[in-house]
Amino acid sequence: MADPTLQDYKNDVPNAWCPGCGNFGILQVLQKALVTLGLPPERVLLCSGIGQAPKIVHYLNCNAFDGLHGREVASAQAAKIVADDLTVIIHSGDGGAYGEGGNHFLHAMRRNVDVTHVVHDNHIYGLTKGQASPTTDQGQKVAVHPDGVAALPMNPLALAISQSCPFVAQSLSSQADHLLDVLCQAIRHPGFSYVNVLQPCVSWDPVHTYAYYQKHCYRLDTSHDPTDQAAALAVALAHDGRIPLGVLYRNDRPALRPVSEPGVGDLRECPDRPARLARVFDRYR
Ligand SMILES: Cc1ncc(C[n+]2csc(CCOP(=O)(O)OP(=O)(O)O)c2C)c(N)n1
Ligand SMILES: [Mg+2]
Repeated sequence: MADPTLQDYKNDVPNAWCPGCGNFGILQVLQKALVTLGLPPERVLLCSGIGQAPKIVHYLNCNAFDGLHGREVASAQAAKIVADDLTVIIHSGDGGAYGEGGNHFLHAMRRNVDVTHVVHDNHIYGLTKGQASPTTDQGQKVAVHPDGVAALPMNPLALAISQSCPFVAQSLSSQADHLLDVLCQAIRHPGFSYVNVLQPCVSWDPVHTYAYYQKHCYRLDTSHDPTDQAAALAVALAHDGRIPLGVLYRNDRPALRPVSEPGVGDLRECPDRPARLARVFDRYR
C-alpha cells in the first residue's frame, strides 16, 4: 500500500475558527505528524468533545468520534481497548480536559491505555465566548469575572508528572517544528501520552498572545533528563515566569492492553470482530 500523504487527510468541511486562531497551527502539524508516522487515515481515530479545539476532528479525513464536553478521554479509552490496531488521539480544550473532564484525565494517567491526549490550552472557554477556564491566570479579567479571576490556575503539567503520567510534554501552536517533533514522540509512546499545546485565543484572551509566548517560552535542552521525575516536577513548578517547551517527563510503565472478553474471545485476533463487538455492546444495552 502507498505511503499516506497530506492529501489523504484533506477534506472540504468549512472551517469555523477565527482568523489567526492557534488551532490552525495544531491542525497543520497534526496532519503532518500522521503522515510522518506513516499512518493511513483508516488506522487513525480522533476523539473529541465540545469546544473550538475539539472541532479539529471535523477537519481531517479520518475516523472521528465527537461526543460530550469533557468525555473525550472515556470514549478514546473504550475505542482503544476494543480496537487495539487503531492509533487513537484525543483533542480537548483546556476547559474540557481539566474542568469538565478533569476526572477522566486524572484516571487515564493511572489506567495507562495507549492513547495520546492533546490539550489545546488557550487559557479560556473559547466556544462559549471567554469565560475563565481552569488555566486562566489569577487576576485576569474575563467575562463573568470583571474584577479578575479569584482562583489559582491549575498546573496540569505538575499534576501529570506527580501522577507518573507515562509521557508529559508541552509545545506551542506557532512553533511547528517543535510541535511536530513532540507530537510524533507522544503518538509513538506506548502508553497514555499527554501534550499540553499552548495556543493563543485571538478573540477572547488578550493576555496569552503570540508575543507573550515569544517572550516567555524556552525550549528544554539536553541538560534536562525526562526520566528524572523530581527534576521534571521542579521544571513544572518553577515560578520564574518562564514557560518550558519540550518533553518534561516520561517513563516506561506497561500500557493496559485489551483483554479477552469471557465468551467473546480475544478481540485483537478475531476475524469477525464487528459481530463480536456487537455481542459485547449487547451486554450493556
Ligand atoms: C458538561 C458541559 N458543561 C458545559 C458545557 C458548555 N460548554 C461547551 S464548550 C464550553 C467551553 C469550551 O472551552 P474549552 O474546552 O477550553 O475549548 P475551547 O472552546 O476554548 O477550544 C462550555 C463551557 C457543555 N457543553 N457541557
Ligand atoms: Mg479553551
